[in-house]
Amino acid sequence: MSNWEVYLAPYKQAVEELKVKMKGLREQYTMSSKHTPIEFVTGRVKPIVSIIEKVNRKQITMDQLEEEITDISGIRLVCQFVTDIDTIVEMIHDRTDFTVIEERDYIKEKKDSGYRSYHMVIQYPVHTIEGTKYVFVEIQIRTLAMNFWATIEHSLNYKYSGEIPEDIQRRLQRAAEAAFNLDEEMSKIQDEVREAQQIITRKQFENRSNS
Ligand code: 0O2
Ligand code: 0O2
Repeated sequence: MSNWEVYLAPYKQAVEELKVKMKGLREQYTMSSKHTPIEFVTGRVKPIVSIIEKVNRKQITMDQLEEEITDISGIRLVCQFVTDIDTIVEMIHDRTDFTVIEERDYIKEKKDSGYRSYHMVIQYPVHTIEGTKYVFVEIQIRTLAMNFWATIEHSLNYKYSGEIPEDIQRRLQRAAEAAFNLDEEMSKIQDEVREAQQIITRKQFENRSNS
């Protein structure tokens, strides 16, 4: 690849545009004093070294990169409750500014590592000076508890270059179950929590309007 910066530009633009759009949704929920299914939004373009590592691992050529690697652009939507994930998935399906290509439900079927998350791959149009370029974007949707676990496990995987010692792996499995149980418990009191949060948001909004 002679010029990564040029190659990755549309991927970067897709991430930036989607972050604005998703944060906009969050803002709309907040202004209407409704419970927002989106707690926060992050996004990134995969680092070049990770792209090359994935190309080698999948044994594909650079020409196949665009079609075969669907997470060069990535957006993460983190929510409070598991039911928020369904709301977000439905919202994403209803949108007309991009097309859903693929879905993987690692919540119903967790990965062997203990990883839980809902993945969607979309085809997103980026308007360039040469016309419309369609890029794949991976959207990961998960709860705060799932995100906590995945972040910790990701760091340990990095530290041990993917070969996490067995005792730590066992602890991670237990931690994944604890995160799952936390989500279950929170689901049981979600109406209470939502009501309390709505009262707080309304109060903050009133205070802002009066000042
Ligand atoms: P706000 O109002 O604080 O939510 P950029 O600076 O645009 O290139 P980005 O994606 O905005 O990059 O920043 P980043 O570092 O990826 O983080 C995205 C947003 O997620 C930031 O908010 C962080 O504050 C927020 N965030 C990260 N971790 C957590 C968390 O554990 N809980 C909560 N509630 N938010 C978190 P913003 O976008 O600056 O705005
Ligand atoms: P990063 O650093 O997050 O960008 P694969 O071929 O196995 O790499 P595939 O089929 O392209 O993966 O997609 P998959 O498995 O649906 O999703 C890959 C991404 O999901 C990973 O990106 C992680 O972000 C996340 N993920 C998947 N499994 C795990 C896991 O066991 N633990 C954690 N912490 N995250 C996971 P990358 O490529 O690892 O990179």
